[in-house]
Amino acid sequence: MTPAPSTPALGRLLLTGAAGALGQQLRSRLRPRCTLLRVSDVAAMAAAAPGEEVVQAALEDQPAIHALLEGIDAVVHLGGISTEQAFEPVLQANIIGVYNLYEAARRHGVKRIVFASSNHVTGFYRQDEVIDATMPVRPDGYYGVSKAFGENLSRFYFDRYGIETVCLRIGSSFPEPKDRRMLATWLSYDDLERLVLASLTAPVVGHSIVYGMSDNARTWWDNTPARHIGFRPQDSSEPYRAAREAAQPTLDLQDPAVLLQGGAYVRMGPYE
Ligand code: NAI
Ligand code: 15L
Repeated sequence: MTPAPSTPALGRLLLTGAAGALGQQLRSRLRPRCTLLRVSDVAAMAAAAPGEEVVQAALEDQPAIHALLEGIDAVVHLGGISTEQAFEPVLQANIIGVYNLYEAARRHGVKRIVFASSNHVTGFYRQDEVIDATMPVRPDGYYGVSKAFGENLSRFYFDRYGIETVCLRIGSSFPEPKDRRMLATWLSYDDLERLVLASLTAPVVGHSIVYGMSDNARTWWDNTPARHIGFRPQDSSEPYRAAREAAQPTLDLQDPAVLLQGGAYVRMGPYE
């Protein structure tokens, strides 16, 4: 997207989940903007480029996460379980893990965190409703519940300790929308970068929640409450509409996955 500025503006940034799909995208895009980019994941990552540090760590490993935050100004927290699963792995990575991250941030004086939440925090709303981030959560599984926990935990750390957080309720961030549902939920990688940069650089964010979507023609989310972030998406799913609708010409209106915003997540589980 926009060329990197000549002077790094982001300071010493930690990017978790750096081995993942979005982490790999953001790593190369954020690096030129940072004084230092520390990248971390439980999985192996590419070797450190100039200006980078690479630290392999599990989010549930409290001493490792406390060490990881040392000397850091701001965090982009993408690490963790990224789909619906049984409770135990979600508990370790997304609930204990996000607690470890915020406690370490508090101890090390980190000023701001961008937290990758998910649209699955509100997956049980219907697709014929337009909601905003002030409405009650309706998680569609353990994964959505864990992201709602992260949103609440970050609100507590702001109210109690003044650590600012922008929670990104990311829709579907992929190279292109894969199906009809993603025509509403798609977030292009360039718009993801715009969203993360806006979240890191807006002068005051307090505790904010914003839906992460491109400028899609039909959507279920109203981002008016987060306009102060200054996120202006520039892509749209519309060029993909004809192909995605042709691939799925009929919709089963008895299927909860068709009616509800969370799609197939709303009918996953139970796990035993
Ligand atoms: P991903 O699954 O590709 O990446 C997540 C990374 O977290 C992986 O590299 C994984 O190794 C790491 N991880 C998992 N458990 C860990 C643990 N216990 N300790 C340390 N690292 C651990 O997911 P993706 O698509 O890159 O998503 C990034 C973040 O954005 C996730 O938090 C996900 O929930 C969120 N998100 C992504 C969406 C998307 O459309 N890609 C939509 C909504 C939310
Ligand atoms: C998510 O939260 C997941 O991380 C991603 O893999 C997709 O399933 C996305 O939601 C979605 O709702 O399309």
